[in-house]
Amino acid sequence: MRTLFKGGTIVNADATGKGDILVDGERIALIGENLDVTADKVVDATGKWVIPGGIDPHTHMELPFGGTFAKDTFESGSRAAAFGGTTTIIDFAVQPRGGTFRQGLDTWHEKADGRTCIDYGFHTIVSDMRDDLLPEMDALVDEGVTTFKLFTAYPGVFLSGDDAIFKAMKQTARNGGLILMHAENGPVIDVVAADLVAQGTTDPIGHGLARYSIFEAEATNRLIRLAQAAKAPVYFVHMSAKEALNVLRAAQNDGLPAFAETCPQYLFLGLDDLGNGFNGSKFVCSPPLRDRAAGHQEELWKGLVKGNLSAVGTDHCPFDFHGQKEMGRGDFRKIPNGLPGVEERLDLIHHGGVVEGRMTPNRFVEITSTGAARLFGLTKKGAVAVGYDADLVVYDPNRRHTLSASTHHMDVDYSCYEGLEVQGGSDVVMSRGKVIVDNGQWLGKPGDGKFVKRERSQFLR
Ligand code: DUC
Ligand code: ZN
Ligand code: ZN
Repeated sequence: MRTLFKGGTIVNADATGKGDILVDGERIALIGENLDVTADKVVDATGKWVIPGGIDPHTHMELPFGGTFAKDTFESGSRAAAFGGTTTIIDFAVQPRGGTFRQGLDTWHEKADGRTCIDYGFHTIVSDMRDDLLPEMDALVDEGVTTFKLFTAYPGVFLSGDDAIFKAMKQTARNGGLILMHAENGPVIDVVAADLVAQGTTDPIGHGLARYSIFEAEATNRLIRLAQAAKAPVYFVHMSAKEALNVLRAAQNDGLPAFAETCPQYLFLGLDDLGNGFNGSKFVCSPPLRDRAAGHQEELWKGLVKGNLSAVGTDHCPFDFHGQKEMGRGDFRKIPNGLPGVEERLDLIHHGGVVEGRMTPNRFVEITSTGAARLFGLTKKGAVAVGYDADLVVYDPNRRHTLSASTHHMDVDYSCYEGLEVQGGSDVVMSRGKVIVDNGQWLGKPGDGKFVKRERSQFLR
């Protein structure tokens, strides 16, 4: 099967140019001006951009959490991702406590294989970092699961001690893997949360009030120093606080290999969304949404523009308002943590980044695709280039549309951005040579997506 994309403006992280793209099978075969070639299918991209398919390095499909499961399956969540222009996700396979990393990986393969509509990789969530598992980390890195997420939050569930984190970092310094950190001081947050509940604050706003931004900064600083001592790189997931970003900037200025992502919710939503009684439970995630007046959002945008933040992930972890978020009525500590967002990432970042004049189209492509590809060893993705996977999006930078639960494809009963009008939309989405979204029409199927064995990070070679 040969497909010709004609007349588009090709936008890569490093260059923009007009040209046609010939896709042969699963790969990009030829790029040039006015290509005179035969094809089975022609996609007219006149007046549109052709960009590399989005890469979301942070999703949680079917995550067991807070006594329930994240609602999107690999099938529904990956389909929604595709409608939003994302053609690769990296999801988190959870090590069962007391078990091995491989057990977590096997469980995630059972959930995802044959069901996912776009390509996918896995990070490992380390629930229980034991010495006997250190050699298993080496094996996983060799098998394409090169990244391990540890937590300084969620005591009794995911929290690791500094000693265990340090050992894991030392192991990746040796084996070329990368430690991802959820940086918040969980035990101290629990103290503040208990005080708030004792004083009668049980509504969702308590979730935001308990998790101070300086607790994120404290953990970020501690982890940067641990990584420095271990001579290992470190990547912070879902950075939300300007104080944490300042710690990161200082480390980067010192030449340390410290990286981070942020998420759309920290750029668009705020602590005020957690108010409004129990309705605020729709916005409960960790780290929490931050006080808009304190200026976190503009600092995070600056971090994205200047390169301190390398990627935008969603932390997509959807729970229905009815039946799931409601588990925390009367005690915000029992609200399942997580927001839906895998579908809206590109359009939100395009709108806030490019349309509002903060960044170039190239930087938009870099933080939604190329950056994650390079950091996470997706060596055939993240660029419109000959020999690369034909993961392509015909993106209309002028189309305006309104985000709403009544039109989104995520399997969750609300939208965090209900009624927000954004500019920019994915018209045609191709995943490894197959058009799976054609102007709103779904042409994909479960199992179209393949597990991607990732290489070691290209930034760390
Ligand atoms: N944060 C969330 O909001 N949900 C899942 C896990 C996490 O760290
Ligand atoms: Zn996390
Ligand atoms: Zn997460």
